[in-house]
Amino acid sequence: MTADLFAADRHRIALDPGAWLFGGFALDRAGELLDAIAAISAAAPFRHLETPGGRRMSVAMTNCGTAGWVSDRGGYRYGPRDPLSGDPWPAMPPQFHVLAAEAAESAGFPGFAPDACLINRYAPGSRLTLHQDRDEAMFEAPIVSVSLGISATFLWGGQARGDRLRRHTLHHGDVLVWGGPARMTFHGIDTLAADDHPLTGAFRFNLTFRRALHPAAPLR
Ligand code: MD3
Ligand code: FE
Repeated sequence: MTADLFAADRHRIALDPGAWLFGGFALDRAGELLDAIAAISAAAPFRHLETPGGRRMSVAMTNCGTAGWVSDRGGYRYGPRDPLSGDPWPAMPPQFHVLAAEAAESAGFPGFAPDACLINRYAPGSRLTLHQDRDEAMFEAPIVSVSLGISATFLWGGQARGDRLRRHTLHHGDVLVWGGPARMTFHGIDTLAADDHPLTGAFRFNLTFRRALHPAAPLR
């Protein structure tokens, strides 16, 4: 497998230039992260967003941070408030900041200060089709993702949609960092198979930390 050609060790695998997998990086903090997700989703519930084309996303989502990612008939964007309640998104917990900055620094991106955390919840049958994350205002910043709960097959290609796809199983506690030349990589999650995890039951959760807003152009 291509990824193994670049393996530095069991816990740190270079998937591509600028793209790192840190196996088990968040394992010791997983319980606290899941408690924080429960608190966030009590205030801003998981919901199935509608795509601009009118399809219901199979992944349920919520956000914390200054900005949250939303999709509806009007398009994809970051906004300061939960459209369901009209309230600001829940604050990003300090341990989220710490984890994201530590992982980014380990991948060679010091000073990462995410202002948005999209929280995805996958049930068996959920999938995320191949896409780029391009709604952020600062592509200089990396994206950090944390996998929790049941395992999933992560798909990633190249900088063009038609590039060859590779796959890797993401486990509970795994952290990925995508920055620099890997920032615009096409990626997705294959249809989730049914499984059971002691901490999350039938679900998989994924946190993605982003720098959504440019400091000079705050949200209104
Ligand atoms: C590569 N989430 O929320 S995480 C997403 O597991 C998203 O829920 C997936 O794709 C999930 O947008 C994949 C891995 C990931 C996240 C962001 C990336 C890989 C990325 C951004 C650029 C390149
Ligand atoms: Fe993505």
